[in-house]
Amino acid sequence: MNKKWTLLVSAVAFSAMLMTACGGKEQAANTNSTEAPAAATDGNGINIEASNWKFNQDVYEVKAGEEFTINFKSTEGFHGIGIEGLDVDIQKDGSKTLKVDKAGEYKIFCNVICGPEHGNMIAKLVVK
Ligand SMILES: [Cu+2]
Repeated sequence: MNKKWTLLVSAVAFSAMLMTACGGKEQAANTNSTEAPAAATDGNGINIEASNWKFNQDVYEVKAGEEFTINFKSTEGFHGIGIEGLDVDIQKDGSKTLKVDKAGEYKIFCNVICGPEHGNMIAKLVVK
């Protein structure tokens, strides 16, 4: 019950942020840079950051058959990621640990209708 309320309140707060942060205007550079960067790859993690309207890399690589963690963060605006064919669905910020046995290329896309260039928010997960 409580969790549902928290989710609802978060959703409303995020919507408000979305309207202010993703309204098409250029936002000032992120001044909140005191935060420590998310743990860099310890070999089994990838950090994906989304801003208006791109990801921080075009290609992310992981190893087939090994567990890895996706750390996702919206650094500007409100974005999310889904990965075609994989069970990944993160919005705003979050992590997901998974294992992909099948090598190949998987399309990463933004799963939040985030603004005019939403459709350009595409990257690739390469599983080797
Ligand atoms: Cu989007």
